[in-house]
Amino acid sequence: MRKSIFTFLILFSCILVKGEDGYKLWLGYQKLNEPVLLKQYNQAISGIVAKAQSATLKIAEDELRLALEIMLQKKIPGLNIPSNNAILLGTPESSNEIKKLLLSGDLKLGNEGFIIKNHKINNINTIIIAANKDIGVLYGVFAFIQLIQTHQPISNLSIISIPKIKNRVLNHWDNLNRSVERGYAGISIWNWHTLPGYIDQRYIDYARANASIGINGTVLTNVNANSQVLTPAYLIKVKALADVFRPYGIKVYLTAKFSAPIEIGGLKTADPLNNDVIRWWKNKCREIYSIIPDFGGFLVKANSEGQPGPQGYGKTHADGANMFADALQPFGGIVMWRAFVYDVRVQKEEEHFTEGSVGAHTQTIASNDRFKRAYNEFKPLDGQFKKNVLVQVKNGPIDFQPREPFSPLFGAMPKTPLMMEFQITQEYLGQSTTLAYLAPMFKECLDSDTYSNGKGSTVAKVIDGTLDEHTISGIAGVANIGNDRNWTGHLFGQANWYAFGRLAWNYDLPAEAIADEWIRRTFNNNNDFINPVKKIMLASREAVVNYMTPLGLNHIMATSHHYGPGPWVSNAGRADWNPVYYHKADSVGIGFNRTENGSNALAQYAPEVQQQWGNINACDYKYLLWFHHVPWNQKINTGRTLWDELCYRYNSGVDTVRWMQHTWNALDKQVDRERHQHVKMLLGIQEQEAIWWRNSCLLYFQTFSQMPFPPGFEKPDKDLSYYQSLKFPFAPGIGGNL
Ligand code: GCV
Repeated sequence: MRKSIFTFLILFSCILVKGEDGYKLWLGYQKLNEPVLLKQYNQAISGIVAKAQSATLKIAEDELRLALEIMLQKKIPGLNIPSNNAILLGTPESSNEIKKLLLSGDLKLGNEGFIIKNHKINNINTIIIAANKDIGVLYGVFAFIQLIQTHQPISNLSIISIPKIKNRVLNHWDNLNRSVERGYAGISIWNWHTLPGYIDQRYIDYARANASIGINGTVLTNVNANSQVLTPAYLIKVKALADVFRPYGIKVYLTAKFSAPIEIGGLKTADPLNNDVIRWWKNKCREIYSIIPDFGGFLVKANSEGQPGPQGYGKTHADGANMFADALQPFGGIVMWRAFVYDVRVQKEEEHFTEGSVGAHTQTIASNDRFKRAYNEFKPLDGQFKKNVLVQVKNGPIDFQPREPFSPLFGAMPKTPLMMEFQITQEYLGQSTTLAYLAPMFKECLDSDTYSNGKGSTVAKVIDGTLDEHTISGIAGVANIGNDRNWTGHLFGQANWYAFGRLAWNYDLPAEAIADEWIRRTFNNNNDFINPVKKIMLASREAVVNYMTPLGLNHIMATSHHYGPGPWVSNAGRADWNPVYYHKADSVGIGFNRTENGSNALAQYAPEVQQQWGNINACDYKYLLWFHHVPWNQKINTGRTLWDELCYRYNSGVDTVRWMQHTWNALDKQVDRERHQHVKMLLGIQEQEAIWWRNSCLLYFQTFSQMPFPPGFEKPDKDLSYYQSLKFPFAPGIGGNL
């Protein structure tokens, strides 16, 4: 007896101290505490009718039951025929009622869309969650669960939802040794060593989380690929993951190292026009599809940062991509060919580049500005890619900076489907000690007008294929997922994974609405909590821009690991790996002149865009130093001199972080202690990092401006040499091809 009381006490105290550790993401269903709402939902939902014949429909039914039973605190019976207030799930194949409903309208749901509707069947009230295909039903179920999680009415439903983009893919930069390049949430979730025998519950939870936000593909391996993943020993491991993900509608993709025919195939060349090489890849694809019949295809990084590629054989990106395209085409696979290129091979020419001074080959691709590289290499190839190739373009011209103008390639290659590449992991945005909600950044790019086909030719319309009538479309997000208990290191990193999925499905969703639903699903529906947290999220990315890279500064992070400031770095291996290359501070001013009398990168944009950013006096201050070298004492359109504005922005970034801290700290009663403490401690680190950024950058830039800090400015407590002496040799997230 005493023993059992003791056990009970231990268990009870465990329950008391155990908070939420973030593992459940936005799917930690909670009992509904509002009596009125509970009553309404209970009246409206009596049971589920689902003739689940497939694994996907079974998952849909189970998920719905799980969610409803927890939230509504009652048993949800399975019903054979629709009775009053039943939820009817299925496809035309699984249900005649659904067949009739879907045939009755011109719904165009496609393979993934769904409808959720209050519908009378023989005078009986039902809620129908229907789709043409099973996966659409699963998406519909998650959307319905979201309605209840966010306390929406369900009495007058008529929701039709169809994804705007076809391939919605996570890119894992995960290495075979489980390190993650630019990963800040532990090691890789793929345990290659124990696969295929051991199926970690995380694989299933990963698939479930992705399906809940509509992600339908995953590239398992780093773009700085190791070709071993294409060997039979690894392909059976890949198959094990593909089998787990399939019922959740997720296809598996791999990165293909261009030199694989040499490394694992015993050939002497990887020339894309060589018959042996062509045959090797065709056989490799046949082998992969015999193991994984719905394999998605390849993601390729070629001729970039030392990776091999077709240019090594005097061939073009199109030659390389098309070789893969031909090998994948019979099986329905696609090639995602990256446009993030700056080949080390042409480094020498670039460093000594003046227009017209180099040979015919490098003439087309080398440039005096890294900004221009992707465009220079890819624009001339427009129209040369096979039908199953997508060219995957980073959102901006350089490399995932806290703020970049949209890449000039968007809108410049109408004959080629361009795929967006966003970075969800925060390589350049403070990594996992920083709260930065990225939906506003993703939206800023998607909503940008390229003017390629007149006003309204937004980047979103370029990538969804509507502008240029492409039949395939895609969007990729470099994942921020690792094996940390809460998946993303920083709890608010989950919001970025979530926002990527939601925007990939529907880029019209406002960043604020996505934050709202994420907070409700992850924490609670209490407005006193939601409103301040939403304000924190919506201010967070701009705060990072301000205390790291205001006014259009970029790439001034310390080199290699990119953790912390390093605007003074000038000794990296290539000119364009150095922050000094990007900010160009001197005694006159700061910023990169990309106008006609500078590198003229602006000429890569449509005339309307050139006009928008080309005039130093009219250019939005957010992009000013991206395009202009501005004198320190020049009055800019915010009304201050450039130097004062720089000081003001850096300072306001720090102030915003302090405000975020205070706001969060005051919410300790509204959220469990574990998650509150987690965020509180990280915000403490973020404040220190923001001060570090502000002080070190301003002290450094002051050596050029020679101007005083404005009155009232919080004086740096250390000198520049202290900041320059800081080293972080073991900062996380480095390493490729492992
Ligand atoms: C995977 C940047 C990153 C690299 C990354 C590369 C890329 O340069 O720092 O870690 O490599 O982009 O996107 O290929």
